[in-house]
Amino acid sequence: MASVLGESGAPKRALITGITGQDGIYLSELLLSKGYEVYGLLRGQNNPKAAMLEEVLPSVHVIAGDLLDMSSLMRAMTIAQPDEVYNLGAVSFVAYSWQNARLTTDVTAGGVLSMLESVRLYQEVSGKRVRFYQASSSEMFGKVQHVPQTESTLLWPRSPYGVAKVYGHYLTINYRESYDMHASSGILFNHESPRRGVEFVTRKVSRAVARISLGLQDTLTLGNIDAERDWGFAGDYVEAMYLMLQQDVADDYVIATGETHSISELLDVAFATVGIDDWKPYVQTDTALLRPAEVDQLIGDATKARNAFGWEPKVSFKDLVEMMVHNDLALQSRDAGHAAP
Ligand code: NAP
Ligand code: G4F
Repeated sequence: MASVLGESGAPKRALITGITGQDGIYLSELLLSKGYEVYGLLRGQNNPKAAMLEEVLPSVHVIAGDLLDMSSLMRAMTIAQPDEVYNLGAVSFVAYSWQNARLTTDVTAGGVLSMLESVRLYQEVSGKRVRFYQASSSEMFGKVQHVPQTESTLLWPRSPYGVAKVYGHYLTINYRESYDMHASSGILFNHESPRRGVEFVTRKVSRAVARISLGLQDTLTLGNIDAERDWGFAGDYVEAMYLMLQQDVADDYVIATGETHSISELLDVAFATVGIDDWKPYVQTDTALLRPAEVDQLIGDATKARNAFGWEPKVSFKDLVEMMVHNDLALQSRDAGHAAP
């Protein structure tokens, strides 16, 4: 069992970038429940998510900073004095990464360099050893070269986002090998939750299904509904991030369920949750939502993580989709001013 005490004998301290995102919130809750002191990087002079953070995670220490500004990251390291750093901050929406390729590269790739350098310099000055987690992605596999994908599958990214993640992934390995840093990469497959941003397909579907069932919306417009993803629950996946940093030796791990489902199957389960068996009358497709290059199918093999630290997903695909639809039914009913069905 990992100790919650750091080198000094005081409670461990964690610094999280991307604290306002889906994973940042779940990870903060997990670490706080274990007795950590959690510090979170918040960007912008008037970030609209600051109020949500204060409400959901009042005990998190917020530090102003941006992955585009290395001086702010060095400042954050000095304030947080962390035992563990989780680099979750990124431009993370794949479709957006073609429209904003430079920004995606600067934040999602360049931000990893700035964060790793900040950790390295902080270690040199403080003499403290810091463990680093990099949020790598199954998008790196892109045009998949092997099924299922493992830690040794050749990377073939298909978007500016995927390419940026490959840079961050290899740089993390490089810092581990060059500077003997305890730097690990989690190659996480898609993970979802009621906290997922509405731009991602699972939440777009769960929200629309709730609204259609409540009579608040008529149709749902999607892009490629044949694409297949290995979808798990975000709450399970942040456990894996934590466990990776508790290992004596840093390494890279695939985190996945080992099952893949199409968007059509997602629609089957989501609409069935509200008693609609045939979703075709409600769903249309628009070629404007197709991507310049698609990742057709992802399916991961998490055997290495299971063998190393016993990680396994707990929430099934069906339970995950039902959880998201029920949550959106409650939110939409509340906003529309009537009781949830
Ligand atoms: P998310 O909900 O989109 O959150 C992204 C976070 O990054 C937000 O807190 C955002 O802050 C922050 N951010 C964006 N630009 C920043 C900048 N310039 N400086 C500092 N922070 C910045 O993403 P997520 O789903 O939680 O994913 C967490 C990480 O895992 C990301 O790196 C993502 O690429 C990676 N990942 C996710 C999945 C998945 O399926 N969810 C799978 C594999 C890898 P604001 O709120 O201020 O915008
Ligand atoms: O939900 P998505 O936008 O997620 P995507 O592209 O797989 O990326 C997510 O998972 C990655 C891990 O593999 C993360 F690294 C990344 O940060 C992000 O969290 O799209 C899933 C699939 C795609 O094939 C897309 O073309 O759904 C298809 N899709 C079909 N119609 C749609 C839509 N996606 C979105 N967002 N919106 C649609 O209307």
